[in-house]
Amino acid sequence: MPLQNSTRSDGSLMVGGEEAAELLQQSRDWPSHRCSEVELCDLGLLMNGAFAPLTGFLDRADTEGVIREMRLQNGHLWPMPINLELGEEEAMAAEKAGHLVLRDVEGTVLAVVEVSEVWPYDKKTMAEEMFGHSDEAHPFVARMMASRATHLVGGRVRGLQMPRQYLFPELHHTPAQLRAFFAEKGWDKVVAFQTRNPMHRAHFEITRMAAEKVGAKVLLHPVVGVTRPGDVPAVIRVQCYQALLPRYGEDNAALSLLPLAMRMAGPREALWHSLIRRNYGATHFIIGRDHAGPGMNSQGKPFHGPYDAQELVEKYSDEIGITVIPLQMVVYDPQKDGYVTQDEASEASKNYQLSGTELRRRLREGEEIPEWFTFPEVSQILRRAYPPRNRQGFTVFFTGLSASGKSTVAQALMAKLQVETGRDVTLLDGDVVRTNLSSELGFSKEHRDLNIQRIGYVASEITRHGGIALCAPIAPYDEVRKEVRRMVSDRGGFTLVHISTPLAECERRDPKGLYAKARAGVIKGFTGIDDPYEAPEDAELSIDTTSIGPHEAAQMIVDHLRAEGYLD
Ligand code: PPS
Repeated sequence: MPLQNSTRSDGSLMVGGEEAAELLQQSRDWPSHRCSEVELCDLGLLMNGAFAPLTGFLDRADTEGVIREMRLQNGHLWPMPINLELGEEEAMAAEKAGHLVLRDVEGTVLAVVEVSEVWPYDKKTMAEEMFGHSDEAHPFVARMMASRATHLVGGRVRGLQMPRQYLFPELHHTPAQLRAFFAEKGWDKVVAFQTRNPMHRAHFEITRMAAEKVGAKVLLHPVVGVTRPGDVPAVIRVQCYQALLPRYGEDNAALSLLPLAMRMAGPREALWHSLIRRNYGATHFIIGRDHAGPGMNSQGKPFHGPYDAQELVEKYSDEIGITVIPLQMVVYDPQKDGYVTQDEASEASKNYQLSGTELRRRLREGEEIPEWFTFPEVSQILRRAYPPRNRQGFTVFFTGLSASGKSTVAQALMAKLQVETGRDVTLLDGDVVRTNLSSELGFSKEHRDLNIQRIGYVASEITRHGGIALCAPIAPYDEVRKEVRRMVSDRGGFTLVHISTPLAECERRDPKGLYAKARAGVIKGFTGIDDPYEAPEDAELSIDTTSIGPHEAAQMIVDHLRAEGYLD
C-alpha cells in the first residue's frame, strides 16, 4: 500500500492508526538517527504544526532560500533553516535507504523522514550567511562550529510519537489546542509574550500595557527548549511564571510553554517567533528591545542594534498574519510609583535600575530584592533556586606536577572542611580515580582529557547537589581545565589551586620513584619530563609546597573560600 500524505489540516504532521503501525513496521529496516537537543525541539514543533507551513526538514534549495531571502521556494516567508545534521556515514546510509528514522536520546522512535536530499555543508559559510558572521562568542555559532556533522538532510516528516515533555507536561499545548482554548474562552484578541528569563515587574507591566493598548488577553509563551547557556533553568522560570499569573486578574492571561530551540538570531529570530505565535493563534506579538539578542560579540560590542528586530518585523507586517506591538523599555518611576516608558520617566527613575548581574549578585549574597523590581512571590522562588554562597556547593580543583603535594594538601583541606563545616567532602584524587572511574585510561593527551572531563562531571554533580568536591589530578592541559571550570561554575563555586612546586623539588621528593623511571626512559610520556604541563594563568591560588606545609596550605585555601563567601 503506498504511503499517503496525512498532513492534517491543523498543520500537524502526525500519522495515526494503521498507517502508523505500518510505518513503524517498515522503519525497522531503515537507518536511524538520534536527535540532538536542537533537532528534538525542531522535530516536536514540526510535528505539532507550530512550524507550519513546513512539512519537514528543508532541502537544499529551501535552506539556501531561507538563509538568503528568508523565503521558501514556494514563496512563503520563513526565516530559519530547519535541518537535520548528520555525519558522513550516517548521511550516506540515509540517502541510500531514502528514509531515516528519528529517535530521542533513549532510542524511542519519534518519526520517519522521507529523505529527499542529502548534501555536504560548510558550517562557517552557513553561519556567515545566516548570522552575518562566524564569531564564536555567539552561542548558536559556537554550537554549530562544535558539531561533528558534515551533511544536512532534508525530507518530509511523518510523525509517530511526539517527543515526551517531562517538565510541566500540562503546560505544553499544540497550536490546535491553544487555538481551541482561545475560541472556547471567546478570546478574540490575544497578545503573546516571548521570554527566556524570569519575569520581573517590568515584563509584567510591558505585557499588561500591551494588552490594554489593544484590548487583548495575554498569552505568556516562554521558551523552555534550548536557550542561552547560563540562563535561569526552565524549571525555576516556569514556577516564577506560575506565581505571577494571578497578578493579571481572573481570565485575563494564560501560560503555555514553548519547547523551541532558540538560535539567538536577533531580527531574523523575531520574525520566526512572530510566525510561530501566529500558528498558536495569537493575534498580537510583543517585540521588545534586543529581541532574541545573543549578547556581545568577541570585541565586546552588541551583535544587533536594540531596535533592529522591531524594524525588520515591521517590514514584513503585511505578510506575517500577526500584529506586532513594538515596545520601548519601561522603567520604574518612584514619583508615579509605577512603570512608564523611558521618555515619560522622571529624573528619579535613574536610581531605580537593576542589571541582571546585580540581581544575581544580590540573590547569591542573600541581599534584598526590591519590590519595585520583582514581585515578592517571584523573588521567593528565585531565592530558593539561588541559595546564598554559604549554602551552595563548591569544588576546589588542584592542578600540579606529580609529587607537587596536591594529594597531601587536598587531604589536609578535606579534614579542615569536615571539622569546620560538619559537611561531607568528596576527594577525587588523581591516583584513586585512576583505579576506579578511569581505570581503563592511559596517559595520552586524549586519555588525560577524558579523565579530567570525568572528574569534572562528577564534581559538577556534587556541586549541583550542594556538596563539596576536592579534585587532585595533575590535569596538565589548560583547555580541559577551563571546560571543567565552566561545567562546575554553572552549578556553584569553583576554585582552581595551582600547586606550583617546581619540577626540581618534585623530582627530589620522588616518593613513588616515578621520576627516576621516567629519566631512565622506563616510563614514557611522564608529565614534566617528556610530556607537557601547561601552568594555569587563571588559578585563584598558587601554592609552592617547597616551604609551605600541608596544614598551612589548607588554611590558605580555607581563608580564600571564606573571603569568597562559601564558608561562614
Ligand atoms: S592526569 O594527567 O591528570 O590525567 O593524571 P592523573 O590522573 O592525576 O594521574 C597521575 C598519577 O599517575 C601516575 N602516573 C603518571 N603521571 C604522569 N605521567 C605519566 N606518564 C604517569 N604514569 C603514571 C602518577 O603516580 C600520578 O600520580 P601523582 O599523585 O600525581 O603523583
